[in-house]
Amino acid sequence: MKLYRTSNGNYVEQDGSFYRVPEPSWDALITHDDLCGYLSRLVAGGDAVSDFASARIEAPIGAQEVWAAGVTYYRSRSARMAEAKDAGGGDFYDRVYSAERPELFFKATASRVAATGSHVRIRSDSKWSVPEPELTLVINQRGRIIGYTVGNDMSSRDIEGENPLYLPQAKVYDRSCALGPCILVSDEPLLSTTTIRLQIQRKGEIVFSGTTTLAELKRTPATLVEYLFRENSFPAGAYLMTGTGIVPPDSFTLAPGDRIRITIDPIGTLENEVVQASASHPS
Ligand code: DO4
Ligand code: MG
Repeated sequence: MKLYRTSNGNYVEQDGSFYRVPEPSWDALITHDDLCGYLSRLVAGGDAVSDFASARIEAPIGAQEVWAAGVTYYRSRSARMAEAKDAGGGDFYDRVYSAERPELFFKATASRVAATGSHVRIRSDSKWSVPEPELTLVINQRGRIIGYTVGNDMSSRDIEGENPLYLPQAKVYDRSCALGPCILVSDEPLLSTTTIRLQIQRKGEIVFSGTTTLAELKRTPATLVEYLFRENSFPAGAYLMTGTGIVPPDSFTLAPGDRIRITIDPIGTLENEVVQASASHPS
């Protein structure tokens, strides 16, 4: 089942049919005692509606914080070691890749998150920006994974590469995060064969594409969640991006107008256009 947050309220989709969710509060849904059971009963007893098509899809987030895990794929470790080498920071990435404790960092609040179909931003003080396509865990207030969404952890590689202590500036700024298009609500873990696909189009041409699978993810989602919830509470639940396994070649940087498409099959496609703006932040 897929849960959508839209300009007309919340909808659940099952097998291509859409049903209205009477609960208007996104946070009440994420913190529901049994979201999967609640939505299944709704689908079983409800009438499908036809007005979903006229609604604007919004980012599937309310009061939840977005956190991210880093260096959870070998490809990310190697790319970051190279970018931070001159600053003497390369060794840190190898060490965190092999350490027991994962790298976890704060990524965004809802106001910084872009919905599918809207814009993500690259910083005006960065010359080397990339998208990071990441499976994103939806976790309730008790630390249980209740679903999955597609995430884009937009990153400024030159800022992070200059000094790893600049990580928050490389990672956290307006519209540096995209989530959506929906939440796949499920109590089951995703298969390790689940594929993450990234495609970047410029002026109608594909300028980069790449894929990875969850089999390449070094740590389990459950371990990442366990560390996130250690000594930290999330009364409205939380989202946890699980890291990128796809990094474009070092010669590649995003440009305004690029279209980023990230697909994770059981969930859907998150699509955003890139803007670079300093004074105003268009949506
Ligand atoms: O260590 C910096 C961030 C890593 C990251 O965002 C990733 O591996 O996806
Ligand atoms: Mg990342």
